[in-house]
Amino acid sequence: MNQIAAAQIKLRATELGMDLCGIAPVESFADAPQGFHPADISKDCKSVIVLAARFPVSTLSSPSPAAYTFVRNKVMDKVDAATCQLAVELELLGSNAVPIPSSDPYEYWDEARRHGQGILSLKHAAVRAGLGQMGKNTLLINDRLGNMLWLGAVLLNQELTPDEQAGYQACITGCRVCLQACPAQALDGSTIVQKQCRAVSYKQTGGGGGVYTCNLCRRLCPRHDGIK
Ligand code: B12
Ligand code: SF4
Ligand code: SF4
Repeated sequence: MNQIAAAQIKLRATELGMDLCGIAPVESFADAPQGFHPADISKDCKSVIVLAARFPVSTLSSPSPAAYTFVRNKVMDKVDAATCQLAVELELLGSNAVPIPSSDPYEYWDEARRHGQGILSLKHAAVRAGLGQMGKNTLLINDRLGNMLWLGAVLLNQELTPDEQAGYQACITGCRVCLQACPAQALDGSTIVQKQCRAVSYKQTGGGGGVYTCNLCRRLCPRHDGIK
């Protein structure tokens, strides 16, 4: 197998339209729950490459959920295309590279609690790859780009130079804006009751599509566009 440099991967991520790319060593997932560890997805995984692309922040100012939903769907496709393409290219260099779906599909689903779990939690992966820290809204906050990010990842069977985890604090000391604003009272500062969030944050429209009807914990966060 050819030796691939972290810098080469980061350059390629930029070419693929990504705004951030960080690398986490698989050892940093030692505290991941059983069944949701990178090695449960790719047994020889040595590095987790985490990519992120920004959402246009302007969509938050629109009273219509359609613009935000449109952007969410397009940025999701862009990140998924980038992780798949990166995996193809890493494979051509002789590696085993497994892209992680950035949203659907996932396998774990508890109908009673309406609680799903990605095959790998991308916000936990992003923290370990140095892309930021999680706020009380449970979202990843990056110092430059805030929480307006869509995340993706590729699991690689090769050691790469890892990034240091971010040293900054995600939340403003004493801030509870997201907890107080959540119309579903789904947030407690460290976890989310998915059933309550799901009940208000997504609806099918009569026309057949779907719209994301709530993003207040993201929109109202004073750090949604970065740590000023
Ligand atoms: C299911 C899901 C949801 C659920 C649950 C959200 C959540 N906070 O977990 C619902 C439907 C509520 C949801 C809503 C939204 N989502 Co969502 N969602 C996902 C998805 C597909 C899986 C997340 C997941 O697995 N959660 C369950 C786990 C983490 O929590 P848990 O079961 O309670 O597990 C506990 C333990 O098991 C442990 N754990 C689990 N894994 C690991 C791993 C390690 C290493 C460790 C230490 C611990 C650990 O930690 C948990 C807390 O104790 C991810 C994509 C992905 N694959 O990550 C996107 C994702 C989290 N969503 C995202 C977004 C943008 C949203 C919305 C803003 C959409 C909107 N309405 O506009 C809202 C925000 C609501 C909120 N405040 O979280 C983004 C977040 C980006 C960011 N900046 O952080 C993601 C990462 C999608 C992406 N690819 O970018 N989402
Ligand atoms: S998206 Fe809305 S309902 Fe869901 S946690 Fe955030 S504020 Fe609450
Ligand atoms: S609104 Fe305040 S408490 Fe919530 S994530 Fe943002 S800074 Fe943290």
